[in-house]
Amino acid sequence: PKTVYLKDYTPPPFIVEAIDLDIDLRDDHARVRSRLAIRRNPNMRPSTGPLVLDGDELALESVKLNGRPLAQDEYRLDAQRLIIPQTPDALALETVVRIHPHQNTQLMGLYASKDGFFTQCEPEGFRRITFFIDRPDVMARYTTTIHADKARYPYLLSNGNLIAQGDEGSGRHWARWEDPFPKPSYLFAMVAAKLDRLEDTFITRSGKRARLQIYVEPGKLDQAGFAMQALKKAMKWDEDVFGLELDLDQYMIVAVGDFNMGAMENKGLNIFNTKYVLARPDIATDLDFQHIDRVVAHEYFHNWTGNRVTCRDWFQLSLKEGLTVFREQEFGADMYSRPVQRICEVRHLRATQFPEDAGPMAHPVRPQSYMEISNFYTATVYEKGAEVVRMIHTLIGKENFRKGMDLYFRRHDGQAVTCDDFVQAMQDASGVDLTQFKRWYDQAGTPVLDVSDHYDPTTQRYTLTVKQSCPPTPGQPEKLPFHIPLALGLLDRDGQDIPLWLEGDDAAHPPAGDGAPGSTTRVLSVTQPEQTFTFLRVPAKPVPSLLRGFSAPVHVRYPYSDQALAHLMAHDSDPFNRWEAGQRMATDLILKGIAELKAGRDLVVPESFVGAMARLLKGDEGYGPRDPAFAAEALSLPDENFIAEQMEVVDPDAIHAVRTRLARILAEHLRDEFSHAYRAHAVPGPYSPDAASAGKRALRNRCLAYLAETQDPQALRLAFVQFETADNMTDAMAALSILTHFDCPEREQALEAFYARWKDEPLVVDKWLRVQATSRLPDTLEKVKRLTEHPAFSIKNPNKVYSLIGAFSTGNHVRFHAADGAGYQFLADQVIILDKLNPQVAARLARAFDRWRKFDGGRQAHARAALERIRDTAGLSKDVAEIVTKALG
Ligand code: B3K
Ligand code: ZN
Repeated sequence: PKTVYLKDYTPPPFIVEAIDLDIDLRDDHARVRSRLAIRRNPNMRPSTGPLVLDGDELALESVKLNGRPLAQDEYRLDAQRLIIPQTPDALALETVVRIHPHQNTQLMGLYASKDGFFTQCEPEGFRRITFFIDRPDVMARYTTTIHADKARYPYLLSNGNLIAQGDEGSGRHWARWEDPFPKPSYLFAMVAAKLDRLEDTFITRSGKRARLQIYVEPGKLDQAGFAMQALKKAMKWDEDVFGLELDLDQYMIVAVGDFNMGAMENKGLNIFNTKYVLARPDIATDLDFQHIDRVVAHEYFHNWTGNRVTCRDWFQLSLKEGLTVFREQEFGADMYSRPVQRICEVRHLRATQFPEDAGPMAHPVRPQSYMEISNFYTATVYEKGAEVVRMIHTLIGKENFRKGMDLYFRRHDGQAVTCDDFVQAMQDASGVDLTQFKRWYDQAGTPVLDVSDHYDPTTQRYTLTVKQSCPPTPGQPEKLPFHIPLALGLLDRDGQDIPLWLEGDDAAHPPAGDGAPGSTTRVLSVTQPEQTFTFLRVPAKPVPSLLRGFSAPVHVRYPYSDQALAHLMAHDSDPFNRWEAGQRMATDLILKGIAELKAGRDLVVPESFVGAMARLLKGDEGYGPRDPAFAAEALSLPDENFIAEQMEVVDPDAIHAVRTRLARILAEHLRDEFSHAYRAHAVPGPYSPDAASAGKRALRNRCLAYLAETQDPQALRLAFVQFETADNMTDAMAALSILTHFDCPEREQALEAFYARWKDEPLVVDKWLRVQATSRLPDTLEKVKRLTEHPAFSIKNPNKVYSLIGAFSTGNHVRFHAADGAGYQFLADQVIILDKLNPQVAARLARAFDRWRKFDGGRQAHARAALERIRDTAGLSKDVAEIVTKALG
């Protein structure tokens, strides 16, 4: 496949001012007529080049220029383009094409699903609907007319406002929509379907009444209410926090079960995976509810960060995604517990983005090249992109950040811009120089901070030396130093924060961002390869609390003693770092245990660790905030994936054995405490997904999981009873996720009962597949293979694929990385099958091979063979080709 480079960007030679689309939906095809008002880009004059339109799988029926049909020799057509060599400077171009939505298994462009027709255009799907200049810096006004059978497709929807509709005989009807805002083609959407509709209204702060509508599969209105509340919360929040109001009279969300990713922010007509809309206490877990809140908010926030101001080109994807994830995170922090949200975000970043940054697909937040842009909807662009925005927020401070946002919209509303434009607005609004900071957009890899310290009791000076480095990544052997905001505090012997006075503090010119002189958390600007910071008036040697709140996406190395970690765990005023200290302790313990195991010795668990866990459970003073949600997180051991990343050569069996052993030792030592906490955190009354109740359930279910680790039949019985008696999916699923790991009669009984009860709820069936795919039992792969034949599974449905195959390959470290290579072979088989149907999803699955070089020679040989087999498959998509060639490269 051909590589596209950022450095080759040139503005479009032609622009489309308006598009009038007419889409006629028939039983086995659709006919799409489009009229484009085109003119040469005035900024590109003089220009004489041909007019080139993108098109993919379109059967061209006719093409007219200014009303005159073009003869065969007046245009050229290839598999991806329609080229018209001779055109006036302004023209009307009309094309008629035929497409086949029922055969569209890629789910890009216009496709058929159970209840009707849906679209997905980002990033390059619009060209699968009609010929167009399909790039985000071409922004046009859209008018869309849809024709379809009235009984089968009663709702005909598109972006903007409904301006006319009617019947047209033979049981058919039509509707015409007009979007008042010019938009890039990737934000186009249409739906023709039989659905149920939930309606509500929202009065914006300037007094405008907006109609809100959520469309779901017939019969599922009772599952749409939570998403509607989420939408209203998000609308209010964006007004309060960023002063941003809805700019439309009508805002629609449509849920569809066949969808490649989570959701899509099409202007005024969001299309969502059912997973992020439908919820009811008996079928959705606390986490599902939380995800709905966040995804609904995310797509809504895109209306300003993405739609009103969009991306110049796809290399700038993080301009909208990083910023919108950041906004979504802040919304989450305001709606739920801020520290717990932060912990989950960092856990997720480390589980997905850090390995990406250390593997063959490593790329900067603004990539410099791609073969297939769909492969770059990554953790780096999204999550690291959000961290980069967060660092700007930290460096310039909250007020300046808001000013920067205001300036960004003042300057760029209605434009397609770059990440540089965003940073420039932040710099101009704050007066903080962000020149060096911008390297975060262009250099890949996770920087490492090596920190050492020295305390001099005679002068009461405490000196920190910080060295930064960044490992090489593909195409980037050397890195320049980053501008890293390092938030930190110093704890005294009693666990109290020490006021921080830095040598060189200038009281007259305090830093713009967080942390003024004398405060107990300061943000150090690390900009050099090596730098020292001296703190004054430090009465005794402190324990440093480094990278508070995870102020930068970096690794911090500092030689903490167990004692120091226990001190931070008990006293740090920064809850994130209290959690972090526990995770560090557990990771060290497991890594040491792995070395011991290899030497034939059992794991030794120090009393300090068990004691800290016990105090967390009891919610002892100092171990606060007495927040059960926090305790649940702090009691969770680091994932096997995370531990693997900390090893030179990964030994998945040893990781699994030692981590499981540690859980068992803890469970045996603290059996009474876990039992007690399990009983103490029962949540009375009817289910509610609110943060406090969810936190109690999380802690309680964590306790249940530990109790099961004792393998005491009574504990497994307890899990089974919880499964059977739960009145909500959170508790039922927690119990099932425990039972799945143990070869006991309760396991089979529960799985069977669960399927029998829920086989008609696709989203619950997804949970059933996932819980089996992630079982630690040795025959899991065999079971997963059998499940691919089960009527509950369909390789054509992305949710099913992610729940079974995706969950096995990314969520079952020990079984996927089996020494005999069977897991790798299975994944290769599935990627090859799926690539013929849905290359985007196939490529995503193939990413599970990313880290294959970190394993031993035997596993590497199996992984290489699997990757080569995929690579050598005839007719491979460029999506999968890019992933496997980079993995092998
Ligand atoms: N912008 C979409 C992602 C589209 C991905 C297409 N492969 C969802 C989101 O980030 O909000
Ligand atoms: Zn997004």
